[in-house]
Amino acid sequence: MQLTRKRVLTIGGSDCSGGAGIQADVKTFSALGVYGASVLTAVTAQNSSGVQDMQEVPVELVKSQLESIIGDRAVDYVKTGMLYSAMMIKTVAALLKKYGVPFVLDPVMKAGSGSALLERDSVNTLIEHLLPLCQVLTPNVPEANVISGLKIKTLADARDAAITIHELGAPVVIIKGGHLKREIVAGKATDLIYDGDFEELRGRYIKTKKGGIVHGAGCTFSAALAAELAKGKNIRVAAASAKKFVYDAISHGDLVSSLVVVNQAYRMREDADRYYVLENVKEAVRMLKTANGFASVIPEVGTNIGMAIADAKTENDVAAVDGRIRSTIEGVRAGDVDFGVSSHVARMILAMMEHDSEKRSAINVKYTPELIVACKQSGLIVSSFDRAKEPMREATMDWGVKEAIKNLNRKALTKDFPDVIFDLGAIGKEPMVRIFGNTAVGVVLKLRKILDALGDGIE
Ligand code: PXL
Repeated sequence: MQLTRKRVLTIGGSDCSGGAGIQADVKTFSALGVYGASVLTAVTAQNSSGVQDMQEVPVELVKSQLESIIGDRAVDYVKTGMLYSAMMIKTVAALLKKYGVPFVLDPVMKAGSGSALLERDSVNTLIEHLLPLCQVLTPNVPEANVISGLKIKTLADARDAAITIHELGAPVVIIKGGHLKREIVAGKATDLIYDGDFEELRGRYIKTKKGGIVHGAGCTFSAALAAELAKGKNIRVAAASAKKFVYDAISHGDLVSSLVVVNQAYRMREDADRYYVLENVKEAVRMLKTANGFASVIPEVGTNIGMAIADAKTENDVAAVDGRIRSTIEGVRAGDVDFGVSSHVARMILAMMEHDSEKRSAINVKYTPELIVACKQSGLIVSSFDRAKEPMREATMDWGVKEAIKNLNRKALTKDFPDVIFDLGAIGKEPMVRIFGNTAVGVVLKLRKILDALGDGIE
């Protein structure tokens, strides 16, 4: 089979804790659809309290790793991370020069915990030998301070530093603004790109849980940038895409002690989940169309069935049937399944997930007393709420679900969540039954059982 993916190589240190270093890079490469290779320069022993131990890989071995992988013409783009010593920098610089591979230089100096990942007196070697060879340099503010000799406090300072660093020989400089005080960047996480012209990349700040220190964001950014550049994107597009990738990775990071370890797989997992959810709802709709007795439980307003992705936050994270499912003279008719097409079923699922995050799917059907009996006969946990008690200010489903859970637990003295929630309606509001489950297919299986019980009752 022919390999068509672009190939990106990281040259850097191992972070045994998995969030930064080459581990971050390789995960990022995979998530962005490029082939990832790695040349190891050092092994660190570190965790949430800092770096406990570290050893460089002998430069001869780094050289042979590089010769093996680049010499094979197997690399489209490179990123460099932790290089630690002057010898290592010179070795890497000589080989990158020899093979002429374009690279992103992430001038890693310290771990988030403050431990040194570059010897103090090696900075000049980095500036002299490696910096002039790179395509893009991605310092954070403290690194830009060291390289430029300036002290960045404002965006204007960052511009001066970027110009100075550009003059040292980096064609593109991206100063990451994470360390800038929020007040001076108008509350926006601002990165500065300079390639002869300036551009500011603004994003939202992420409020990390428990004020945790973010671990792995810098490595992930430069790795994502290298991946996007390898794919042929221009620098502005690549930088914006890398920033978005890091945003997603930080906002879905894992909290490990005091660290928020970025999650490079998040977006990939979410995309996979979206596909799974879409297919699941489509299958559920196919099953509904042939379910015995289904047409008779479609309410006046129509039925909808929906399912949310695991991390659902808004209606756009819930897939459902566009235009609902209706009973016509020609039979049951359903629109297309898509995300963000139903506000009603989406609201009830989101409301349920606040209480039971596993219950990601629901369907609404017509209320009859017999249907409720059939639900109970099918072994489902049933609860209800009274619309007459609905407060003006709260959204109906948020309140209704909360109320039904409260009513259930008060009566049953359990901590269970209901499978079925009904209400008897109000003026202008049709009474309604909602069946919840983990998947849309699971919900239809529950409904089929109910319809079977209902059918038995009628006969
Ligand atoms: O974030 C820079 C970095 C690079 N490389 C290694 C690291 C870190 C940060 O902790 O551990 C190996």
